[in-house]
Amino acid sequence: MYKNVIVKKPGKSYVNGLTTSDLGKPDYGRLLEQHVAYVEALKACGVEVTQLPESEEFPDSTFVEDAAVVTPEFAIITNPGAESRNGEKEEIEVVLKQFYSKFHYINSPGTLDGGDVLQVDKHFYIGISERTNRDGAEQFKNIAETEGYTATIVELQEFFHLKTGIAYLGNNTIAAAGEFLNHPDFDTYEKVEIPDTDEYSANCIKVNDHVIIPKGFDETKRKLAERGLKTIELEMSEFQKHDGGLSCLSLRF
Ligand code: CIR
Repeated sequence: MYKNVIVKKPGKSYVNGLTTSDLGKPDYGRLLEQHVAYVEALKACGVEVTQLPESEEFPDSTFVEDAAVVTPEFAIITNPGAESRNGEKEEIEVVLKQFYSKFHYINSPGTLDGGDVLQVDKHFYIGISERTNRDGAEQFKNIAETEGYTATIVELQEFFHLKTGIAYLGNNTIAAAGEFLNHPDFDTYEKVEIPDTDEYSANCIKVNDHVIIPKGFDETKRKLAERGLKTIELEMSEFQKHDGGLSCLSLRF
C-alpha cells in the first residue's frame, strides 16, 4: 500500500516545455484543472499528498517521476537525460530528505529518467531510451542489487520512456502496449493488452485499490473491470500534449 505521494504544481512556463507531439499548445487554465483533479484522485486512493509549488525555471518539472525513483527503503536521485530538466533533481532531493535517510545517485556520464524504471515488487525493469543511457541503466542495476533487488535492462525500440507503454497492476499482471505486447522480458505476466489506438492508456497507475487511467479509453476500462480492478478516469489532454502521462506526475511510496 502507498502512504505518500509527491506532486508538483505546473508553472506557467509548462507551455514552453519539451514535447515531441503535434497535439498543439497546452491551455494553462485547463492544465491546472487537470492537475487539481489528479491530486483529488490520489487522495481518493487513500494517500497523503505533498504538493510542491511550481518552479518557472523548470518548465517540465511537474513530471516529478523523472528526477527520482522511490522504494519503501531508499530513494535514488536520477540524472535526467534532458539538459533543460537535469536541475530538477536538486529540488526533489531536498523534499525527499523529509521522508528518506538513505539515498543513492546516478552520476554522469550516466543518465536516467525515472520514467524508464518500472518496479514489480523486488524487481526493476530499466529502459534504455533517448533519456536513459546504458551507463545510467547499469548504475541503477548495481544500486538495486546492492539493496537486495534484481533488475533487467530493456532496450526500447519506439517508446519515449519505458512506462509510456507498460504498467504493473499487481497480481502478476501488466498493462502492455506496442513493443511490450510480445516482448520476451515480460512473457511471464498476465497481460491487459492495449491496442495501438489506445496506447496512451498503457501509462496508468495502480494506487492502492484503484487504477487511475486517462479518460476516453473505454476498452481499457472494460478490460480492467473484467479483472476486478476499480478505475478512476482523468482527463489528461494538456499533459499528453507534452508527452506526459499519469505516472510521470507523481512519486508514490
Ligand atoms: C519531457 O519531455 O521530459 C516532458 N515533456 C515529459 C516527461 C514525461 N515523463 C515521463 O514519461 N516519465
